[in-house]
Formats: sequence, C-alpha cells, structure tokens
Amino acid sequence: MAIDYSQLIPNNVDLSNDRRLQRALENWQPRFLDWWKDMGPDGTSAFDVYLRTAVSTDSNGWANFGYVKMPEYRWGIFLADRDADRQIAYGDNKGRPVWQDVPGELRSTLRRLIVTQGDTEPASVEQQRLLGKSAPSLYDLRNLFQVNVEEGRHLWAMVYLLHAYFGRDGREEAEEMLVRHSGDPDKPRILGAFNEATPDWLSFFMFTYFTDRDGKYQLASLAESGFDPLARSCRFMLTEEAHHMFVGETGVGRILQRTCELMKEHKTDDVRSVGGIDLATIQKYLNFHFSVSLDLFGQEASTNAANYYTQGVKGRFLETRIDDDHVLANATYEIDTAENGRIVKKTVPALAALNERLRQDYIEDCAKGVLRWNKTIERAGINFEMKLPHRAFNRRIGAFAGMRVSPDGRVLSEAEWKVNEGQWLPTDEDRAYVTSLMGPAVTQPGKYAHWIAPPARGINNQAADFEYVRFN
Ligand code: BYC
Repeated sequence: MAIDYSQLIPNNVDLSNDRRLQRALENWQPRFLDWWKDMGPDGTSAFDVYLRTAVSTDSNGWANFGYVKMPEYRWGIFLADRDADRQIAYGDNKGRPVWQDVPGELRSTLRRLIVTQGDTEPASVEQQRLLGKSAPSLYDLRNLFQVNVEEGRHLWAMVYLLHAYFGRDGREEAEEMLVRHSGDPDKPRILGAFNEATPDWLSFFMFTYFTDRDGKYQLASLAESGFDPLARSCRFMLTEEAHHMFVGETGVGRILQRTCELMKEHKTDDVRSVGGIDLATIQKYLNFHFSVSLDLFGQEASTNAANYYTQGVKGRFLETRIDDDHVLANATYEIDTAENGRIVKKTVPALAALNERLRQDYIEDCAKGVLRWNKTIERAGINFEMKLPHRAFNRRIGAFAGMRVSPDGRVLSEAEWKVNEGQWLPTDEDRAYVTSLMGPAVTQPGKYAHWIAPPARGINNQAADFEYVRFN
C-alpha cells in the first residue's frame, strides 16, 4: 500500500479508517515532538538538513532526498507489504497462517519484546543529543541527523503496534517510552548499552557499527515473527538500518585512514603528537563497544529465547533460509560458557542456545567490517591489525558476566585485570584526549576535521562541497 502523506501522521496502514487509533496516535504525536525538542539533537530546530524520507516501502526507490527542518520531518507508520500467504516458519505453530492480531496467550511476551525494541530507539537519540556541536563536517552532521530522525521513526513503528494491538496497556507503554531516559538513574533505558554515553564521534561511529548491528540482528529475528504486523514493521525498519551501519563502518574506516596518513606523513607512531587518534586507542574503543553490544543478545542459555521460538514469536536470523526442521526439538548447539571460573565449550539444546546462535551470526558479520578496516591499514603499509576481542571479554550479561578475561580469551585474576585494563579499554585519559579533538563543528562545506579523512563519495552522489546542512 502506498504511503499516504496527506495525513497528519503519514502511514500505509489506512489509519484514516480507524478513527480511535488515529486520535490516540495524534494525541501521542505532540508528546513525541516535545520529547524531540527536549531530548533530541540539541539546538537544531531551525536547521535545514538534506535528509531522505521514505516515500514507499518498495525496495526500489523508496526514499526521497531534500532539505527538511528536523521537527518537520514526516515521522510515520510504514509497514512492508503484506504477504497474504505467509505462514509461521518455525516452532510449535509452524505451517499455520501468521497472526494478524495478538494471540491472547502471547500478549505479555509480545508486548515486552516490542517495548524492549522500541525503548532502544529514543535511547540512541538521547545518547547522541550533543554530538552535532562537534561534528567533523557537514557530511557527518547530516548523517548523524539522518540516523536520529530514523531512530525516531523506529520508535513510531513500535508505538503504532502498542497503540493498535495492546489497548490501554499499549498506550501506557507508549507514554513510558518518552519518560525513561538514557542514563537516568531513576528511569533508565531498559538495556545496558543504551545507558552508556556517546560523548564523541569515535564512540558514535563505533556505536553505529556495533550497536546498530545488534539492531539489525534483533530486527531480522523479529521480522520472522508470527505476529505479522511486527514482522512487517521490522522488515521496513531494516531497510533504514543499513545506512546507520554504513555510517559506522565508513566513519571508523575514515578515522583509520587519516591516522595512517598522519603516521606516514610525519613518520611517527605517536599520532597524538600530530593531532590524530592513535590505532591503540581506536582498538580500545572497538573493544568497549563490541563487548557492550554482545551483552544485548542476552544469556547464552535462555529459556526465554527457547519459548519465543517455540511459540513463533521470534525466529532466527534468516529463518526460512536455514536448512533444518525449524522445530529444533532434538537439535543441539555448541556454546562457549563458563564453568568453575573457566571458559568451556558445552553442547546444549539448540532451543536454549538461540541467543548465542544469533550472537554468533552477529560476531561473524562484525568481523567482515574489521577485515575491511584492516585492508585500509595494510594499504597504508602499516603493520597493525584491528581485532575483535574474545566474546567473554568485558561482559556484564550472561555466563561471562563479572569474569575477568583478556581480549585474547585468557581468564585472569582481578590483579592481572587491574594491571592491564587500561591497555584494553579506554582510560579516562584516552577519553579526555579523544574529547579534546572534538572541536566546534566544522561547518564549511567540503572541509573535514583534522583527525578524519573525507568520505569516498557524497550522499545521494552529491559533490564534495555540497552544503548538507544550512544553519539559517
Ligand atoms: N540488559 O533469557 P535472557 C536496536 C535480562 S538494538 C539488561 O537472555 P532474553 C538499536 C532479560 O530481560 C536491538 N537486561 O533474556 C540499536 C531477562 O530478564 P528477566 C534491540 C538484560 O529475553 C542502535 C534476563 O536478563 N532489540 O534496535 O532472551 C540504535 C534473562 O535473560 C539484557 C531487542 O533487544 C541486557 N542487555 O534476551 C537504535 C529485541 N539481556 O526475564 C536501536 C527485543 C538480558 O529475567 N529484545 N537481560 O526479567 C529481546 O529479544 C530480548 O529481550 C533480549 C534479551 C535479546 C534483549
């Protein structure tokens, strides 16, 4: 169904034919806008930003580019097209038609998953609220804002489901989405990574590479849901998500490129002395963001995950492309876990290991970008390799929580950890150094901060000196 832009809330769910729902969402809309004003990108309401806006849910030509003031961005409700023959692909309900409504017995499970997913979206906008002040270029500033408005739209996607399918509870949950705040000691966001600060652009690029990629894997699993409106919402969200990870991968890549250029130009390993970000510091940020994002997959052995699957609520990554019985009653899966303070391999029922399996898919995907980053370093003739740390490193959730493990997977005593921690995770001094590079935003078209290389090409093929943001 085409997107109807004549409505106050653009949508492709025929909202105008459901007056009650329309009114409820129109009631929530000003609250969302107030939240955007208070907690969204700081001091930006007058800027004209070259943004893409979804105009259809087709994979071909789904977006339009043009200047928009962010508070006027058309946040709307866009679900991927319905497949009338779609069946539940896995679990006890395999082969049955997907649900167009919420089955009573799955109501609280589905609500909880939708709330958890929805909560991350405004959280990330809050985390990135101040980054615009130190943008390394107009190109990067525009990308930040693009990510922000789309995370706002992803919140809309989940709020629509809550309003449309969960009655009064759903409306209350939608209100709560704007009441919890990232890092708020009294009302924090639900998942750990979304309460960490994103104080600088190296953190932002690492976040969009690693944490948005958790989004990709969680959304892909929910896109397999037997609850069809959730599946269709997530499918379209994935289309938007790809750009966020692109911002992360190319952002880190451009910092690495610049660091290597500075090392060669000045014939030094001491990049800090020439205003760049040294490779060791970049590796520490990588270690931090990767490990914090691994926590987002939950426990290695999880009865919750087994139940979601058996019930047909949340599937595996690309479920329908996997060649097995999609029931997994007798299947097993080998996981890394902890026993008596050691890291061991253990074979467990595949159903219990679904979080770990998704984490494994995620790790393999993360590794691909690291390979590309290493190519950049190699091309510069520099002998250094970025590495993903061991999955047990710096974990707070799951079997390895609280264990002391080195990036190469050795279990350590507390004393050994203390001695080395500063080589593996950003220290206060590293953070202070990176922050010190974040000068006032670079606002001249085509110019870039000293510590980052320009991108290979412009957004929507725009010229190198395109004015992505007009400040007015
Ligand atoms: N922090 O059985 P387990 C994105 C809790 S990112 C705090 O493993 P489950 C985005 C858990 O709630 C994608 N608590 O749990 C990215 C449970 O509590 P109870 C977000 C945690 O449910 C960037 C207990 O520990 N989407 O979109 O299998 C920018 C036992 O754990 C955490 C989703 O997450 C944690 N990290 O797995 C913008 C999808 N992990 O029951 C956006 C929806 C676990 O003991 N969420 N716990 O009270 C889910 O699928 C699941 O809730 C989780 C957890 C995978 C997160």
